[in-house]
Amino acid sequence: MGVVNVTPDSFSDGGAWFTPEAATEHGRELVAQGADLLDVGGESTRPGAQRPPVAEELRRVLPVVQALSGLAPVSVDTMRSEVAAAALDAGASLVNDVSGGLADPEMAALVAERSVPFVAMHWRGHSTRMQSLAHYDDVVAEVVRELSERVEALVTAGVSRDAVVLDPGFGFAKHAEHNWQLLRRLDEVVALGHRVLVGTSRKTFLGAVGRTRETTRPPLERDVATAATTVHVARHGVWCVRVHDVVATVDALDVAEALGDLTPPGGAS
Ligand code: PMM
Repeated sequence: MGVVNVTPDSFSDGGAWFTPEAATEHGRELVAQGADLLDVGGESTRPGAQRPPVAEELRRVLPVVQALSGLAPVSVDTMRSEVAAAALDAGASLVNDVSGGLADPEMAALVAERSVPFVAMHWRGHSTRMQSLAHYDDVVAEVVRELSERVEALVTAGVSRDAVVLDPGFGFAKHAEHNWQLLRRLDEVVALGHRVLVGTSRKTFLGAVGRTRETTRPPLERDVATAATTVHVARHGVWCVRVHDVVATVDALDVAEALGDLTPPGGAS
């Protein structure tokens, strides 16, 4: 899944593709590089980010979804049912909600009604306060429990169990060590029996990788570390990785595949 952020303020590429034309061109490029799916989002979720008004989020994502959905399957990265509905009408085929349906009580009913796949990410609160919620005794056990509760709530609201894709939510109410624990024990998330999506791409915890460095690497220098995590998660049966650098991802996965290291796509479902 290639990331198309139509935002002025995303942590890794904010502003780079903010016009519909630039975002659409970027999406085209990601498909040419091998992306199977494009994730179009109009709200930055970096720690501390303020939410855009609904009308502004719609204005950002709709033309891009429309332009790209003829080219590849498109998911809309939104926590708002109104935006999800309009994006589905414009050609999107999947909803990616970093709040797993918690931010908008109407989201589950919409996904149920439209019968589309739904990425439910582990989430504890909006970006303005999420890092203050990063308290765990056992992060993996708690993420697994909270994701399971989400699945049950979604199913109760009418969403098909098979439609739910789970995401442990790297960097969302997580400190670096929580992210590493989740990577080490990813099998416990995969064991829930759902398709799993992972989004480690360029996240802050990967900025500390590199033993000779004393300072954190900036986001654009985290793609090699991201590719290393991609190989790891693919070997553990993950269905999809959400990445900024598709070229590095495809190369890394090709190597893993040539080595016979990967479970078949969708192996967890
Ligand atoms: N991360 C970001 C945005 N959307 N969606 C899912 N499912 N999983 C993630 O980890 C995730 C996401 C934040 O990253 P960005 O600012 O690069 O888009």
